[in-house]
Amino acid sequence: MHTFHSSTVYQIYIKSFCDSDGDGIGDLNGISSKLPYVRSLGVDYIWITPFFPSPMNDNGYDISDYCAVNPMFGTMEDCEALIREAREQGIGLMFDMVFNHTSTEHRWFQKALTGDPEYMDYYIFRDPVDGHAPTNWESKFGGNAWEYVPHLGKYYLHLFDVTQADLNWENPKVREELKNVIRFWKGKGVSGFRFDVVNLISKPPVFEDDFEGDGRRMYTDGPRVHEFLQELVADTGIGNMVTVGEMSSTTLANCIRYTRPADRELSMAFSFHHLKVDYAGGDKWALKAPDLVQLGEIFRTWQEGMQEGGGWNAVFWCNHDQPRSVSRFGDDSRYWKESAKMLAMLIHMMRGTPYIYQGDELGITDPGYKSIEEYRDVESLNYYRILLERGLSEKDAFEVISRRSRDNGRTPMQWDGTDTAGFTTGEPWIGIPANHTYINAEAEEKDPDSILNFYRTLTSLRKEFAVIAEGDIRFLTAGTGGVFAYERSLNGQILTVVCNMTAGEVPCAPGLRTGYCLLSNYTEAGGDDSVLRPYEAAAYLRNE
Ligand code: TEU
Repeated sequence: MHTFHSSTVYQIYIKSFCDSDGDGIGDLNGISSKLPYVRSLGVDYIWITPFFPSPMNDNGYDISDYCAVNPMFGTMEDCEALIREAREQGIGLMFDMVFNHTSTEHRWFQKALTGDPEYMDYYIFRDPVDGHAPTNWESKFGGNAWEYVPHLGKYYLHLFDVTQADLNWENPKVREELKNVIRFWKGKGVSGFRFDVVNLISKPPVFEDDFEGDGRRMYTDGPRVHEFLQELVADTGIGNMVTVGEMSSTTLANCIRYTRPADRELSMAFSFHHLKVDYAGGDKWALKAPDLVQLGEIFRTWQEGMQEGGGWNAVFWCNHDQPRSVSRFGDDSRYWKESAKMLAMLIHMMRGTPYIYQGDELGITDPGYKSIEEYRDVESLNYYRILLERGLSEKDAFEVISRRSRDNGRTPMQWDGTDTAGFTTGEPWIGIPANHTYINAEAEEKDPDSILNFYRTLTSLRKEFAVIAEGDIRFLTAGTGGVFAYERSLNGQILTVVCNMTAGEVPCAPGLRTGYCLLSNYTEAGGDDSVLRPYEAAAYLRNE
């Protein structure tokens, strides 16, 4: 069995985790200072978002040097010390490899701009078509996905920000350069890698307009993506490390291939379909309440489907690109504690490797900013402008941003109730939610019934019970009436997990509460077992 089946990964968004030098920005030494805290969660790996040299237009996902440390976050010595100290704490580090694109400040792109044909072939330059962009594809951050370079008379492709130029993976020199990046960090002693939008690296042989969508169907899970991944893994010898691919807009069939051990690609994959059930018409920037039946079907499909195919899911609610789960899918006021715990149990007892995004273990909520000036994210600021151009009022456009912005997940970690939440001694780069006075690690350490201590229980149960780490999964109720229920089974042991994702009392089907109650998010027993209380979650263990 793979160790990552019983492991939990903690994701750190370095810029917002802990600032050690008072510049208002989190850094490597800040992470080192908090390793005992991270260890206390019972996690086995830390995924750290990029801290490499970058102009920071996309907060580090626009990399100008893959094998160095951005002075904003520290030095190479700080990085080497962190790797060493984490290993001493029994924690492996996973670094974030952004291989679909580089910053336009990367020396490779700067050389391409001189017209050097060797480096132009590191990227995707194309001639204008009928005097305009080669295709009508849209950037995921808004606008066209091509940028014209007048002195070259060509366009270059950028699926993300205009300062993030897509790499040409068809070029073996590019693939070798990126393998050397992996070899460099593997040599430093990291334990694994996260691969950013890695299912976008294989572009089609012919670029055509997309008259049915924004172009993503043309380049997502592209024709050579599996070949490229197998080559990368084989040539760098990382098959025995922990690797995870971020798979944007992917399919179950591809994720089985990305993660089935026999294919020798990755350990596991992030898919995002469950995080689009509150997108009206599939549009992130059109609000609607989460469709819980759709959510249930997606969970059932991906849990049972990956099991059947021999794949392995990374299971998660939140990351640095998503709003906070308790505000989005739970209740960040009246049933804050119950709903945060319910959301945690729902995914931590599923089949897959759970990821805890920094602060979710505290129940950190969306910040409730009051003006657009408080936002920092390039995607959010672009779409605020686009929504206004689409004719939304400032109030309506702001409402959309406040619910969908990636900054909702990027507020500083809340260590204590002091003015700057223990995150920095300086001015934080982004505002700290007012509720940090009671939602913080220091306060929750003292509360045996805190969300923090509930997460600790979940990570330890995954290590203690093989039925959680390895058991088969079968969904019993997939969101109907707001109820999610599934069974895990292994060697005659059965764990039944039942969750009410609503603020109301709902019926609990007979038989779900069978066996020993292993964990509940309510401290006292309810009066009526045939009813699930608001946001109630419980797990029952029995032998067949
Ligand atoms: O994210 C890919 C991506 O598409 C997300 O930005 C998210 O799905 C999108 O915002 C939905 O609207 C990865 C990184 O996680 C993200 O932080 C980077 O901005 C992006 O790639 C480009 O590197």
